[in-house]
Amino acid sequence: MYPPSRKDFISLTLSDSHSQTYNNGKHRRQSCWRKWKQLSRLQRSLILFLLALLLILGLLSYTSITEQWRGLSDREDWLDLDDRELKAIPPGVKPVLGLAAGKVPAPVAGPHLQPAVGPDAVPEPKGPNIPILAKPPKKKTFVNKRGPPSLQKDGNVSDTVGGEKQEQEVVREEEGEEEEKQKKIVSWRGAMIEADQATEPPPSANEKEAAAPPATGNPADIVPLEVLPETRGRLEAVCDAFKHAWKGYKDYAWGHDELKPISKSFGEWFGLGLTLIDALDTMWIMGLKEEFAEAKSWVEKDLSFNKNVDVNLFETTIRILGGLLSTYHLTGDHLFLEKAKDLGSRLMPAFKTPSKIPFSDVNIGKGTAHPPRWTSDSTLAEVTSIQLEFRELSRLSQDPQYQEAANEVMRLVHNLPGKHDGLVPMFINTNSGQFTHKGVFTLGARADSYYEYLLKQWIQGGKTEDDLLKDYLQAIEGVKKHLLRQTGPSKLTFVGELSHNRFNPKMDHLVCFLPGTLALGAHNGLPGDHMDLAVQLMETCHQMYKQMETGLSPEIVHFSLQASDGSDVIVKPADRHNLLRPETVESLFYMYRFTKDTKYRDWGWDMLQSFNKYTKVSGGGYTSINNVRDPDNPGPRDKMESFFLGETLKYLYLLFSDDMELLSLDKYVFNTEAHPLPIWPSPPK
Ligand code: DMJ
Repeated sequence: MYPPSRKDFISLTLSDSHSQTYNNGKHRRQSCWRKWKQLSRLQRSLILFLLALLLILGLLSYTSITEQWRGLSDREDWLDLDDRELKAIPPGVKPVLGLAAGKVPAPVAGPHLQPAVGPDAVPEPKGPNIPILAKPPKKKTFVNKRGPPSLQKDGNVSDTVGGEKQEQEVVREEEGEEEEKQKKIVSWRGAMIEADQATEPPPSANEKEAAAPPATGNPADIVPLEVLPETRGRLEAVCDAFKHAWKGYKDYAWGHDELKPISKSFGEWFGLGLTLIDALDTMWIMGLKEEFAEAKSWVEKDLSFNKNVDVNLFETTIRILGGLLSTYHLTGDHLFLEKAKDLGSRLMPAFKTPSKIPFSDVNIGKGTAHPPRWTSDSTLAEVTSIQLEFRELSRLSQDPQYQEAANEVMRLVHNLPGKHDGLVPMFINTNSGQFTHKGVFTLGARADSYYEYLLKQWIQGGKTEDDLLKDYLQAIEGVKKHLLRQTGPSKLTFVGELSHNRFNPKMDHLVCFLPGTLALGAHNGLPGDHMDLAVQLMETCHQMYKQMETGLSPEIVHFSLQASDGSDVIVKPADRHNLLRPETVESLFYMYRFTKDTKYRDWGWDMLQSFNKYTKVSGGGYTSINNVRDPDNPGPRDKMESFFLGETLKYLYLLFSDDMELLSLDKYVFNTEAHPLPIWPSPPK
């Protein structure tokens, strides 16, 4: 096993009590004191004088900035808008009553069917299944942008003093410009803005705070009304983590697919700047203006899809196409849409198969596609988890080919024999279009996002596509019937696997997407017991972290079924790694949004502490680790997956944000890589 190089982990002292200081902290404090005592009286006085001066200057600038915010908060358009949005928020979950097995409930109508109003989003659907947008106006575009909560309190954002100063200067410089623009840019509270300003960076935290309506003190309120110090601290901690990850990527892997933080180099998968594109919308959401601008400039100047390279259809779709589409929606910048269109058209050869089930790999330069070398099968989750993106691309480009190809896959799978009470095998053949390797059923690798996308496509399409809902409901019944068990010791509910009628109490960390998806379904009117199950599974996923010595979940766990077993969780040596995966924090985000139970935030906070303690690498970046059971030797793997920036940190940020309208789950549906796409408006009746 590769021992961790101690010096590769940074010494960061977090102010929270959960955080652990590193051994050298005490020494550093002692040596500072020693140095101070060695100074002459004159030197000490000079330093104290300078510190006092800085304090006074800080107070003065604080007062002036506060005045500025107060001015903003008085603006009627911000407050009016908040009022409007608050009124539009739907009431709570409406369970579907009297749902007979296999019977599709009528879609629950309600104000939450209102569409997300993304750029160009004045859609004119041509039919329930293929809504195509009206052609967007060339020059003026209206955008619905939202912004981050407070992140820039008086220079307490950056890691370095230099960084703080820079940020304060940016705030000051922008004050003038902002005054000019304020009349138009109210979009961070959800209003329309002009297209030319669509890529304006997010507003400062201060503007956001000023716009927030007064607090009611009711924790169940949908829009919390002020940023509490604890929230602010947690949001800052996530932003700091992102900046640290980004620094590593920028310094050692810029424009490449993945950072190798230990060797301070990079890894290439498709050669398409995977991490950079996956992280675009996260930066936008976090309000990281400079980072976003640099990345955008790379996309503009250096990103080319005209490359003789084989890419995986699924990974490229969820990470790159999804990332470009969501960034287009958040920013309104057509650069991202044009790139998405270019990529989408280059992925289409994958669908030229005898069965119309796409190949796994496409050469985006040559326009050829092929299955993996060893088989003509495709993975089921892969071919059924590209639909949100392809459908959205058709809607935006008014070119139905993407949606038709993706929908055809769903139609084929819907009608295919070989399912087991809605559960699907893991492979499908590109020649015959039939399931292969039948008899093995899992909610983990190779099948997971099939279930996720059934529900999410149904939501995306305005809850009109009944076959999707029917398949989803049936699958959840199948999960309950065949895969659900409780552990012996603590009665934790978990989802195991079925292999030729034999139950295996094995659960991938990947399955932890399920509590979030179940909760999303319940929020959209599906049966209330889905939410009960979500609560139970969320607890189990939390325990998969909590019961490990590092506080980080392994990739796979086996659960104990016997009450006499000492522990609920067994981890085999080969499964002890952690890849910085997002599924548990993803579900925590959904659970918090729908229940407002703060324990979900606390669990997420603990996870962030553990990521910082065991996976953070000095000099920049976070690394996957080999062994979550060995805090003394977690074994860095020297790889930062793009989804750590695209998903894990984004979901943590959204989990800690008090702004429930920041990417409202009644307006956006997140693809399986955490890229938000708008829910389509209902077709006119
Ligand atoms: C991501 O690429 C996606 O979330 C996918 O659905 C599953 N695997 C990774 C994250 O674990």
